[in-house]
Amino acid sequence: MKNLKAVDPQVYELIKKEEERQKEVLEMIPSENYASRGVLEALGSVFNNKYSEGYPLKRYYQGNKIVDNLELLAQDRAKKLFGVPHVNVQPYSGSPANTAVYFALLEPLKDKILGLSLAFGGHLTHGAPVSISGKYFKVIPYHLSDKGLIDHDEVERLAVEEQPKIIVCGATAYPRIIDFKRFGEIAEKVEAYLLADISHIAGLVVGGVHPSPVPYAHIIMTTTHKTLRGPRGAMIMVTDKGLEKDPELPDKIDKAVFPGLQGGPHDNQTAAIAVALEEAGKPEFKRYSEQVVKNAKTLADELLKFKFDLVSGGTDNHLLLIDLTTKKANGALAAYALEVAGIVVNKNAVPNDPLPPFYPSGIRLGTPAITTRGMKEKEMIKIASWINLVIEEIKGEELPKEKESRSYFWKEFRRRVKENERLLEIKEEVRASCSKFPAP
Ligand code: DSN
Repeated sequence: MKNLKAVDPQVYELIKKEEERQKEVLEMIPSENYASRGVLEALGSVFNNKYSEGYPLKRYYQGNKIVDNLELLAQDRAKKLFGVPHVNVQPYSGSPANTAVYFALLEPLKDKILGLSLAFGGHLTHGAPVSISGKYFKVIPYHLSDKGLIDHDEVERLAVEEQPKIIVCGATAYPRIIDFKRFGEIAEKVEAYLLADISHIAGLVVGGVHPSPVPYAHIIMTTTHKTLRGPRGAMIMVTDKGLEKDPELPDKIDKAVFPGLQGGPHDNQTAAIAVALEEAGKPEFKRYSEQVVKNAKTLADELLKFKFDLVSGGTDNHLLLIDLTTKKANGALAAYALEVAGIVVNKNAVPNDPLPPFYPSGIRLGTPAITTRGMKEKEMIKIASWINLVIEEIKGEELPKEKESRSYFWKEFRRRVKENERLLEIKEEVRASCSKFPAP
């Protein structure tokens, strides 16, 4: 980065600091990962400089012969990897991708989406009232059962009663296998489109450690930067089943992405997606995704030994959702204290959470990034014990009920936590452990 250093030492410095931070901590936000240097090089390439509105061989700008080859290559790799006949690799990210699917198929303010409630682990774009999906379309939310599992009977009942045009399956905070077959049957029964949002689990699907939605869903959307380990971006795929239901689906989706929602594609992002797809097709990626799940299961087992309350009782995938209520801890306070100790997770609502989303009862954590660094079961055992020690340190700390007292409490809490010697010791232990597992 010698050019950057010369032209903008401030940004250079910030990048160096972030690089250090990412090396020294346990990155356990389950939607994050370390992209390879190859992916990052493609992302930082001269493809950034090009405009290519349109699609391969149908562009609105000249000079796109090479970009055409690149986009066709990315499409081809995705088609082969997932086993689908049509892929759009242009969505800037997951939210615009889901939005494009809705605008391709639904009439605003009239048609209905049936999606997992945000408060129960769904995504904002699965119909949350604060998102464009909830503002422009009628939304019917479904929920989890008391066991923390998707309530398929409720999904079926709501589908029959409400006749949604799209059923969305997929989640951002769901630790169990998604039963695509059951969702497919429900969608078939009410003649709805089934959209599988596999953003979180795409890498696990590719690695064969989570069932694929391809035989059951009509449309599949995935981001490319989570378990798939690519650049920030997204893809929308149409399956054979989708083509059978609606032969115009590819055209509808493509038109909704461009010119419906987006302008020029980010060709540097397309290049990096192509690289990530190539990497994901290798045998070592299969081993990686297997290890992601093994690590998450080990972490869950170890945390259960410390009597942590895991939503659904454990995990089948890459993530865990911990309800800290029984530990007399708050998710926001716990996430802050864990970060001080070098363990980066995110605060998260748990099903039926009585607390507001900014100070929820739980934390969400996962293994994709630390597995990329080569950590295995042995390290998970240690991580579980560190997490337990951190939570023990902040047990009983309660956020004031009155909003006015919160900012003073936070300031004091942060000061105390930053000076907590036990947490600072753990931070050093984490740093020492991380140094043995180089980040890419
Ligand atoms: N924000 C992402 C996540 O963390 O799961 C979803 O978009």
